[in-house]
Amino acid sequence: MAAPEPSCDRAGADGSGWRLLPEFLPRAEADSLFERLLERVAWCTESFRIFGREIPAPRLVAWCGDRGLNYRYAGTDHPCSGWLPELGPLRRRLAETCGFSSRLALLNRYRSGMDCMGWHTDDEPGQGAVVATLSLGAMRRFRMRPAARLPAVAVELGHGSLLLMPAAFPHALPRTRRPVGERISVSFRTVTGIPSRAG
Ligand SMILES: O=C(O)CCC(=O)C(=O)O
Repeated sequence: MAAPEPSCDRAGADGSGWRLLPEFLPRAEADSLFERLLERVAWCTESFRIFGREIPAPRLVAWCGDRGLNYRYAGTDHPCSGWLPELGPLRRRLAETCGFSSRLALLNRYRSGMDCMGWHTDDEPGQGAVVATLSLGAMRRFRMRPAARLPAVAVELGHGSLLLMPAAFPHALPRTRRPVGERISVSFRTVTGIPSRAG
């Protein structure tokens, strides 16, 4: 029997605008996508300049999206030359089940518990109101702050889960000393209004 389609009404689990769909991708599909992304993506390390020093980010990254789109964040250009074929079906599924039409996906690969992402928001200029993040591989704890004066919310992001979250929420994926395997996140962005590079 086919699994029921997830409902993507974007109503927040606590009324603040976020929603977690723990089994968005069936297990077998999530396994195969994880393996293919590990093998086929040209992962790279980005560096950030802090107090005049180049500091490598503690994770590997990749991105893809509509040809000609240039997504700039953290002071770095991310020109797109098309979509990874592995993400095509997922992108269509997001559009069909959630009405979420993405123009770009940012991929993060966390090789161990020492790889992480610091606190930030995703509301760069041109970014749509919501980001949709698929998690693959090891479960990791994600933290977000839906309201400035309330404590951060911790959510365990498991293999095949989808998190829909307002782009303006501060969020982080902290380091952990627990032994954990690799994890990949694929963060789909609508990025309306960003000019194309190549016209
Ligand atoms: O890996 C994650 O779940 C977090 C990714 C993230 O914060 C981002 O892409 O902005």
